[in-house]
Amino acid sequence: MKNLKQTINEIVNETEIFDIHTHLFPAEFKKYHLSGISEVLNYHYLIAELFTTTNINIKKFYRLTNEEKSNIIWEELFRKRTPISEACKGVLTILSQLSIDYISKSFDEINNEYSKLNLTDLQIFKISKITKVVMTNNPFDKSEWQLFNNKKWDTKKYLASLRLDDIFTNLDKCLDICKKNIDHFDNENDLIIKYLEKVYLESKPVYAALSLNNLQLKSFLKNRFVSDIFKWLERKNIPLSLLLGVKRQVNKEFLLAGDGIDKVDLNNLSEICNQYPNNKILCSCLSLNDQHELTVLARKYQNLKIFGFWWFMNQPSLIKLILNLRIELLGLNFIPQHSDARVTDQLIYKWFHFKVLLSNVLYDHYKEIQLKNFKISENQISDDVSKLFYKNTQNFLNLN
Ligand code: FIX
Ligand code: ZN
Repeated sequence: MKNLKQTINEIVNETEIFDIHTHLFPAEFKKYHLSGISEVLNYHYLIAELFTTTNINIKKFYRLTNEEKSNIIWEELFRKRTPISEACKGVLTILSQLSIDYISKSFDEINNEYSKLNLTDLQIFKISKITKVVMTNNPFDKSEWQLFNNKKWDTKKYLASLRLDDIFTNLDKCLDICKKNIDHFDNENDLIIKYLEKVYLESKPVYAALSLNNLQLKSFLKNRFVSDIFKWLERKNIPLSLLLGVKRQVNKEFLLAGDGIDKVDLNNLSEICNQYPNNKILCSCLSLNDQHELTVLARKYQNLKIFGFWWFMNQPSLIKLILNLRIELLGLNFIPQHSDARVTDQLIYKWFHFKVLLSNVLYDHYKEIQLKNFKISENQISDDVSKLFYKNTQNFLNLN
């Protein structure tokens, strides 16, 4: 092998990626598909930063058009101040990767240049080496579910997942929707499962997902639908993905930018794995406090797989720390990252930033085993990176 560092960098940059959790929609579904620099600047991570950095009037800001909002974000965070936060650096990465010279330019100038590129999502997938992304699909959102009316998009690239949060936060609405779609049922449990079966057939999801705060996690196993949902998931052979530790609407005025972190008791996750050993559980925790315990739990259960650095965890300093910890405790038996992208263009920065961190962390580990006389080959590195970026996900989702 020529040079270990260079070899790892090349392999990490060339390996195909299976992005296990995004909020993306195919370009053919125009109403929900987001792309372009204006959408990139309107990301709720940047909106939260704008609100807390300036004294801007929040209600007035939300009444503006998207372009007006992105103009303000560009002026305030990128021109009047140094764009040094992770979310700001993400925008700079996208612009520099696309060779757009943004120095001393206004939002309009950048927007013009960016639009001229006419980037398609397939081009973006190619730049980032992404083969598949999993969408977040809410079967209790009638308008969003129209995606599945005609599948004129590439269903091999955009895979579905069933987001079930509404059953736990807005049951009455869910039951109403189920009743409108299902004619014959014995009781409410039967109704929910029949509806899940219907939306399963329409969307062919690769997993079902739930985000929970601590209280919801604590009462999860006592919920009257949970046992039937687990039985159904087992029959379908798809995992349940648990996104743990979000406290929704800590600041309601901020809307989508107003969610925060909750402290969760992971004993409840352990109990879920014990009670449902035949169900596969994917899990990502939002708080740094939970990462050590979560990683240890992933050594205790064959049915539990950690994935990604979710949202507030997706900071380089934390990723370095926890990625090392995961490798130390789990070897390569985890899914290291997901993008959580809402705008297709964000795939560029989310994965670019992660690849740099992963390459450095892997280098340190390979160097260490080399010093113990282990002969690491290029093929073995390719195999390892392919597990991390693709195969661990593919296997856990039973997509072989
Ligand atoms: O619940 C989720 O899937 C979260 O990722 C989102 O709700 C959140 O708004 C987000 O975009 C985080 O990156
Ligand atoms: Zn998400």
